Amino acid sequence: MTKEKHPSPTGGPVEAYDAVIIGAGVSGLYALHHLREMGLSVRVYDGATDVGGTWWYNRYPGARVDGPGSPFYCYTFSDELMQEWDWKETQSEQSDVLDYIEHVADRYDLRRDIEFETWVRDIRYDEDTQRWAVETDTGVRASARFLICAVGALSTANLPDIPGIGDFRGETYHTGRWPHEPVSFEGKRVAVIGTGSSGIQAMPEIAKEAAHVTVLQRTAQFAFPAGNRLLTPEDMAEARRDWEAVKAKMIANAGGFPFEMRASSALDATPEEREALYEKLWQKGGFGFFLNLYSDIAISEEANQSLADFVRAKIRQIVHDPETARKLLPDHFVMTKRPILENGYFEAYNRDNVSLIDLREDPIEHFTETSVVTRSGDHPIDMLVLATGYDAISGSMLRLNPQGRNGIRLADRWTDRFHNYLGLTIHGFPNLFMIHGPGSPGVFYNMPLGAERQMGWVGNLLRRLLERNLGAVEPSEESEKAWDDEVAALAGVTLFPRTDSWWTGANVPGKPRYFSVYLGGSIYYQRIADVAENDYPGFEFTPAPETPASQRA
Ligand code: N01
Repeated sequence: MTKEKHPSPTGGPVEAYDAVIIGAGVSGLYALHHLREMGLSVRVYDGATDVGGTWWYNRYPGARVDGPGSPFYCYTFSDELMQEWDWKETQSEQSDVLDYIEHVADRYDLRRDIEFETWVRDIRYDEDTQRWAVETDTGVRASARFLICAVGALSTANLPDIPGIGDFRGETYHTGRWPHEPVSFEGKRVAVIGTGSSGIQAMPEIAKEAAHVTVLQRTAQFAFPAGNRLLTPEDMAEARRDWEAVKAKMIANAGGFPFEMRASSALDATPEEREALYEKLWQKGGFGFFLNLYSDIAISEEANQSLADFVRAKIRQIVHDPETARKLLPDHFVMTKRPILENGYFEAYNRDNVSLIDLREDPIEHFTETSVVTRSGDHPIDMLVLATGYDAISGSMLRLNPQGRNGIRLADRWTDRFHNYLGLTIHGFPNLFMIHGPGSPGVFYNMPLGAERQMGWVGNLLRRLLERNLGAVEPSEESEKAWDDEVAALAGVTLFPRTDSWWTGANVPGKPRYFSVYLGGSIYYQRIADVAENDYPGFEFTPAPETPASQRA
């Protein structure tokens, strides 16, 4: 199928494709490859100047993989790709991950179908033609039968609304919008707001250069040693030796990584046994800490308490000043905010040039042109680093301003919950598919592998439409309700919904407050496979209009 140009009702040319993909990050690139292999004409739009999505934007000092890490944070669709790419470290630096993504784009000649520096600002469904109209800030107008939203679960910056913040005249950076030119901290007084993964990675690096760093902390965090190490040629050879078996393990694992998980309860172990296990995992570091933990840490309050106490004791040991250590002690259930891997974060508080303000005791009152003013007084600064996170999971979808059938706005449907079916589709928004959207395992799963698996499922559904000459597919409202109940039931047996986090939308004022991620990745992929095998219960199909879709704009 080919790209065509048609006049639009308003006169300007409309580029017509089988599919438009929004986003050229890890998910969008795979979506492009997959749909092209199916023989569809595809166009990708992305606001950045090149591929990479999150990995293109997040260039702050210290940015590196803080999940289970390399060499398994990767695509699996091509054996050659695995065989030829050498990862350097277990917790790859941002630039290494971006190199890999660029290599994939080169190897599969993906850029020829991507329009960069093109921000999609409106998507509208036309029921008569069964096509999506896409409008961008550069005046591009496109039309597509299928729309893939690969917009990133963590890409819409959460900017704090603090009185006077716009008056501050020093340099201001959000970690997720870091400049491409080098940023110098030399001799500067830097304030860092935010102690999530980004702030905890960036602060120790900034402190190495800055005159002074003031951390403004709203919630103390549990953080664990990253245990980063170089990957040896033997490590890579081992990973590649039986790649098929490794892939099978990734598919079987709840998080999409080829690791065994401990099945036993913390409560069946003695306090001494628990302490010994935590200490062993702490010394080793890395995301393996969470994978090798007892299976009920995020379920049982008592089990959770045992690990939380262990980490709090570690913080007291590492941080010399008892008052600073006290402020750094978290009081939520451990692991119910995204677990963080750190590289010298707590140690950095032993430096003379780092100080901590606990905003619960000493809140920010306002900014001036040259300082941040908290209740205790004025703190002159030259630079402000906002490590304040994202309007996660749902924010980037809403930013597209989607209008579905009968002009219904997604913003009007998503006021109380992010209504969806299978974490992929939305009632009233036919032929629109989300990758890593709400209701899917998304951020709880190996993102490249998750994108492959979700797109594989979407591709099969599109094939069904094309082969049976069906025009559109969308889920029923009832199936959305049942899916929401399933997501809530899985989360309900855990401690996750009981903590304020970006997982529960608590970090963004006014956002629906609930845990919208589907827990249990392997169960999820079995669930969506069952739906496909059983002829798509929960979906409504609409016949195609008379005109062949490729000729409609
Ligand atoms: O964002 P966050 P992040 N006033 O939301 C605070 C992934 N990631 O960018 O906890 C004061 O976690 C907020 O406080 P609180 C990873 O999945 C991956 O750090 O809401 N403070 C919190 O401390 C991660 O979880 C990698 O009370 C305010 C911080 O800002 C996710 O991205 C690297 C505030 C935000 O923490 C997000 O991490 C980095 C306000 N008004 C991130 N608003 C890699 O793998 C917010 N805060 C490389």
